[in-house]
Amino acid sequence: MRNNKNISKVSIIMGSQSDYSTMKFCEKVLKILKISFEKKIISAHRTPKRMFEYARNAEKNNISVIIAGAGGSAHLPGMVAAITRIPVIGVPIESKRLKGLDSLLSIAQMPKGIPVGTVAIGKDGAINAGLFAASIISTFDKKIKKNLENWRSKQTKSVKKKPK
Ligand code: RP5
Repeated sequence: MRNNKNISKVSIIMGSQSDYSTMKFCEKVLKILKISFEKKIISAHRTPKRMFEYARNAEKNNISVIIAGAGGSAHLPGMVAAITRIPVIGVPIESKRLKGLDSLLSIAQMPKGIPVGTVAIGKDGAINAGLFAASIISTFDKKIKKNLENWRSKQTKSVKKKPK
């Protein structure tokens, strides 16, 4: 894990402990790609002050990309994006009653002016959020570019030509 102060990092935040069973897949990807990261529980409605302080200091804390997991009315990614200019990728968490459709629409349907990148609901989205963050970082970090290229090349090689 690269942890030098001058090296940019990804910040994984989530609205609740209950989101971690999904967000841990994002963490796994970042570990494989050797991207430095932090993880925090920050709720837009339960800990609004914590959210504001976090977003206000994100740039100063050398964060390059924020990945925010949230479920239900899922306003965390949009609120954080409104406070910082750092790119925010929202992961819609699968909710109990609406299977994450509520989370997906809340995150994807940001009105113009404050964008939030949105990925798929649940585990696939968490994995892609990690890969998406890596893509962003690869535009200015050669080591991460190499790691991501290697990862993608391995993925391609792992696809068999014929089904068994
Ligand atoms: C949201 O409410 C969280 O992101 C979570 O997905 C959802 C439910 O939270 P818990 O009631 O499980 O803490 O804020």
